[in-house]
Amino acid sequence: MEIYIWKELLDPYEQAVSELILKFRNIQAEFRKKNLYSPIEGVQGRVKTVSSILEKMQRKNIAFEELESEIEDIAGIRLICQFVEDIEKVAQLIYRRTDMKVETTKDYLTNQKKSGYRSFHLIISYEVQTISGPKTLHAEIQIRTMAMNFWATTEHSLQYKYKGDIPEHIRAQLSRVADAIDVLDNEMSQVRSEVMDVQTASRIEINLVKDILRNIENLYRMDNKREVVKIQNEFYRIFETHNLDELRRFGKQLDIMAEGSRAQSVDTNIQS
Ligand code: 0O2
Repeated sequence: MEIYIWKELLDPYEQAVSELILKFRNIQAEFRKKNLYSPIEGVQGRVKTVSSILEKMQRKNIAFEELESEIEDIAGIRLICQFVEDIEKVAQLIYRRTDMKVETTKDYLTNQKKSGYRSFHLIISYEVQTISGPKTLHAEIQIRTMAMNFWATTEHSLQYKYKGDIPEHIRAQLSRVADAIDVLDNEMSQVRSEVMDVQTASRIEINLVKDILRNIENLYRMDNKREVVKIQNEFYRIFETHNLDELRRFGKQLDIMAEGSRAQSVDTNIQS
């Protein structure tokens, strides 16, 4: 048997994880730029450690030649949602993409594991471009709420501590916590639309303030500086009131002023 070069095997998976993290963070950013609520709250990723791969190979009797086809979670992405309802929305976003193909789904939401584990898994095939050409590999995407993630992370640590053999009384405790988490997620769903509204309003304010300050800076470069300082002070006054409608009106007026100032500057440039 030849020596197994783990780095060569794992490098494309490292690349896939980096690319996928970036792509999911971009989805999150796109929602936020458009002042929309993002169903993705957090993105994490990891490449399975060699010891974890070896352990799985031994446990499932997988030969080295079958490693890449049989172990589908060498590349792993975890998408954290605020609410249970978001999980389906995130899954739909993935189904619609053309750069990742969903091969299998594992629904541990409807079919909660005996341990109490809840999550929604998608096994995708994903193509990375390497200097030796394209390579299609598997990646596992786990989609779960923050509360489910809290449970899974804690239980995973205990699995590690007890080497997979958690004492019965701790198992029973974990099972009770899993039930409580289910109740918590359902309770949270009741306030989902309210939370979404608040978060959307806050995002609108963040983007509005960014635009207003950009306009003020541009005006300051081009216009009567004393006037622009007055405008800035007016902005601070409105900002303190946290009145979104007033902030919107102010933003619109400033847009018109900035537009006028730009047109004037173009005119001046043409004439000179
Ligand atoms: P790690 O450290 O995340 O890589 P299996 O035979 O269960 O090991 P299988 O059949 O490939 O794995 O798929 P399954 O059961 O869907 O598990 C895939 C991953 O889901 C696991 O990877 C865990 O990350 C997570 N998972 C599944 N069941 C549980 C559970 O009961 N508790 C926790 N905390 N996580 C779970 P790995 O390889 O086990 O671990």
